[in-house]
Amino acid sequence: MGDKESVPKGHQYDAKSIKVLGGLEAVRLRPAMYIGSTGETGLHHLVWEVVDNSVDEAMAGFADEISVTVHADNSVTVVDNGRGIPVDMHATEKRPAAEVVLTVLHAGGKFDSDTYKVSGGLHGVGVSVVNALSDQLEMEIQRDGAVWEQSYEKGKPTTKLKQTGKSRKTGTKITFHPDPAIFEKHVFSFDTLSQRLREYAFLNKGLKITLTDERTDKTAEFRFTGGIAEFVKHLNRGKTALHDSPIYMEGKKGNVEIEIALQYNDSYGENVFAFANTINTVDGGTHLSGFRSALTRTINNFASNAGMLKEQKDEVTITGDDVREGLVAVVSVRLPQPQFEGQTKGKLNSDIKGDVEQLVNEKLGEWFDKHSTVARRIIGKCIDAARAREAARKARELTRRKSAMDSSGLPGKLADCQERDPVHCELRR
Ligand code: 0RA
Repeated sequence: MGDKESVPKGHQYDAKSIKVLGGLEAVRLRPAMYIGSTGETGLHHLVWEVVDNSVDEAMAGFADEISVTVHADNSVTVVDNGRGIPVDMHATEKRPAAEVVLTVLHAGGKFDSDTYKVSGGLHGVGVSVVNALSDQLEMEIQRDGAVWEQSYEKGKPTTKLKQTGKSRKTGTKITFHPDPAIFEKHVFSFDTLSQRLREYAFLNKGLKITLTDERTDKTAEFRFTGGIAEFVKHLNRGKTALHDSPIYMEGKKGNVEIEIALQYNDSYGENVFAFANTINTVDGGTHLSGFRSALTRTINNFASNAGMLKEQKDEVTITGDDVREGLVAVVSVRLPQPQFEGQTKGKLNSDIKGDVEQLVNEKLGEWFDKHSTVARRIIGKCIDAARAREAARKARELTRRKSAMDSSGLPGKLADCQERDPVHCELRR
């Protein structure tokens, strides 16, 4: 950041310059402020920004297909079969709504507050930012019985929005070429794209996402009818699972949709992913804490009711760490206007811990009761972990006690009690 600084030294910020900087010019001057960097991550960010809007259409129930194509010149086309960006005149801007969406910062949003959106979330800067940072962008919309097209360069329209044909379909197609004057890296990575698009497909069950790479003729197609249950299977590939199919729970609490899948394997590691509106919350948050506490609680309840804790010589308590061993899980929530916090906005802090906790307590409890053989197997592993933890603690304590002893075989502090003369035997404070 700062390398694109272009406000001249000594320039006074006044109302006029602030207004100018409020437009897309600001994005070209300080791209990193909008897309994080002008390197490889920032380059790919452009694709996520467009795809996020298409995923929003899918989440709202209007689209079920998205295709992404990387062309030979490293331009990218994203097509969806959603409603299409509105083409009618914008009431105050006196330009077609689509043009406003493509040229005004933060105008891309569908501002109804009770739908779930990816865009406006973590990336959340809008397609206008992609437009600003592309030396060429073509938009094609099918809507209201027609095909509409408009072209842009560096965020500015080079044509008017024109009707170019008729169509009974709906959808949006955006082709953009990242401006080489802005980006240090210009080559899209098939693997980066396919990884993320696969994740989107897992998180939106039934949504078909295709990736075509015209540079190499490589293609990938993702569509998972099992949603995050298939995600968990994918994460467990190559591992030995403790039970055949993932445990899957879903439900709604108020306006929060909650979907959780988990499957234990025989390892000691943990692999848990949490998402809010398909945004990967790398630092967790309220949804994950709710899941963790309900999981620990449900496991302890079942273990206690089944008399599994008393079977041991010493009664054990299963802690949160014990239930993590071998756990693979995906927690996905959808909520209107999610709140993210932290340096990288990777943590959800909307007040939904109780909702997730409630759902898991109910559903997982039921599941365990219905599948008690699997429940016992999972909980057996947790008890093993608890016993190993206890044993390790005892061993640690013993070593500590031993090293606290001096050569006399007594703890250092008490060594003077070997003295026969009682005057020299006092313990001093
Ligand atoms: C604004 C409003 C509506 C949809 C969209 C934008 C929209 C944007 C993109 C970007 C890529 N694909 C998209 N699909 C839709 C709502 C439209 C309505 O209310 O009919």
